[in-house]
Amino acid sequence: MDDRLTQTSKFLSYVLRHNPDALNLELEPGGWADVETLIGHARADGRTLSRSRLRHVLDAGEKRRFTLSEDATKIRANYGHSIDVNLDLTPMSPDGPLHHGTAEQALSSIRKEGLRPQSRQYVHLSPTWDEATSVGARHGIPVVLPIDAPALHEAGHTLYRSTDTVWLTRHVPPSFLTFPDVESEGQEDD
Ligand code: HQG
Repeated sequence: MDDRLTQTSKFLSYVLRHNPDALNLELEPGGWADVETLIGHARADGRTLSRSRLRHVLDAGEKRRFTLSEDATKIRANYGHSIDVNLDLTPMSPDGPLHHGTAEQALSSIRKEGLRPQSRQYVHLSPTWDEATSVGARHGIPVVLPIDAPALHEAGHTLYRSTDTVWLTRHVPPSFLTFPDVESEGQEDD
């Protein structure tokens, strides 16, 4: 994605996940914003936004961060919300392990209480080790925690697949996580 599209994508994430008030937007149930209103309010705020720029952001992103409604009148963020929205996702049963990418400094707390959503509505999980590594690297030295997702589901935890690369759940207790050996944490190779 070129820099301008990345900027637009980050701004849209901010507005649709965290702060619709920044553009004086009212989100509809499901977290949907009216596209024309969004564009109008963004322009009034001095930002360059158009239908074609939105389409480019949706097409260019390697992660499916947003969805346009079928009639293209509404847009929403697919995941990452801190505001209280009901995404009305269908619970899914995972058929294999999932992964959570975190950073070393969070490990001791995660060992005690498991994964918590922190400032977001859900804990975010990745299907692959590589994706989880990228997620964790945003916070520091990345650590990947594999999750026994079928067992988590069996134990009554609801999981949702938001996109091909992002699964959501409310809490992952430590017993479903595989942690690195304590001895290897934060150690440099000799
Ligand atoms: C950690 C991006 C201490 C957790 C990404 C993470 C993702 C704990 C941090 C999406 C903890 C929260 C979400 C506990 C969890 N004690 N720390 N008990 N439980 N944590 O950013 O998953 O590019 O809110 O490990 O790619 O990093 O924006 O969540 O390090 O898909 O589209 O608390 O955002 O997507 O950090 O990222 P975040 P996340 P986009």
